[in-house]
Amino acid sequence: EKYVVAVVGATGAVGNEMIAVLEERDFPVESLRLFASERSEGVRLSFKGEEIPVETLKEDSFKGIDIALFSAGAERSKIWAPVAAKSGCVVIDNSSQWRMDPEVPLVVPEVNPHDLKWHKGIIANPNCSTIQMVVALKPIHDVAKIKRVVVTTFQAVSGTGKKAMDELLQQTVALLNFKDIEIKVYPHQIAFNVLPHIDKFLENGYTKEEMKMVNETKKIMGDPSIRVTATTVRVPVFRGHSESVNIETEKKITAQEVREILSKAPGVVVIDNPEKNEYPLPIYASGRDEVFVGRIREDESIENGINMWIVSDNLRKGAALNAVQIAEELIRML
Ligand code: A2P
Ligand code: 11C
Repeated sequence: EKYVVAVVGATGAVGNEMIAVLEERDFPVESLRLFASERSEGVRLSFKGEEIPVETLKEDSFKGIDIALFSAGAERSKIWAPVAAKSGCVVIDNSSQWRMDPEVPLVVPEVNPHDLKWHKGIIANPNCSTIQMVVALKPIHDVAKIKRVVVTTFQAVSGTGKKAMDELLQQTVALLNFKDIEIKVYPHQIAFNVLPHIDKFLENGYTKEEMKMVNETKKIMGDPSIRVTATTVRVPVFRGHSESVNIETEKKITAQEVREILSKAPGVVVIDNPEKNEYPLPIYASGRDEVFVGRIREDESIENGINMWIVSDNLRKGAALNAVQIAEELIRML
């Protein structure tokens, strides 16, 4: 069986990747419809050798569409996801709009595929930094029960979108040529800098990105008792989020046991040979599908603690690939 699939936000950083992932994985696409803003009118994007025109969204756009992958921002998802769901289409939404809605499953196929069963037309794709973390944490949680997580992230500019990738490139080129830079996307220069600030600040002093990691982790793992605290940081990297993760477990688990568990875990690759300077790096994770884990070691400051370094391509497993994997899981369940 084949499906009519739509990508909303097709011209964006994640939308582009969604089209590529659908093609690469040979998703059973009957026909592909592409949507973006009026700015993209006249644009054509290629899929399996075919040039597909980009359309603007209308009330009846979703008629006849089976699955819509949304990545056009939370505002657009707020308005259009219910419209799409109402016309009988299943929405897989990459924005933060619906993630914490109790009526909407928040799914990482390696972790909680069972939650797809209770969807009511909208399924949420988690935040990129949360996805790669839970893929590595779930197999450890199953064995040793994680009590607490302390995470610091090093996030690529592609998480913000295309404009931010352009800004990093332009600032870097300008600075290397002793020219003035333009600061538009972030509150400060991002080239040759590190910003402890992702998304907006909330009343508790944390950023929205940090609280996404706290709340989404509990929902995906199906365990509200896991305590999580996060510091999210933007770094001048184009693609691939890195994370320093410290966990405290109920049961003692050794670094070697963690290596063995993660070596067998779906979607995870362990790269942990410090003697050969081998550990996960965003430049090598870029364009890859897996979550890479290394620097696995026991936290000697507590009884049952593990430190590790988790890297993955934020546009792939962190966004487009996870969304397509959800679609694959859905059609398997039909
Ligand atoms: P457009 O390219 O026409 O602006 P990114 O996250 O990389 O910035 O991409 C955002 C995506 O969301 C783009 O594809 C963008 O299209 C799309 N988008 C923005 N506003 C709208 C809208 N009002 N309707 C549909 N798509 C939109
Ligand atoms: C970033 N994690 O790297 C963000 C991007 O909630 O979907 C994704 C924001 C979201 O900036």
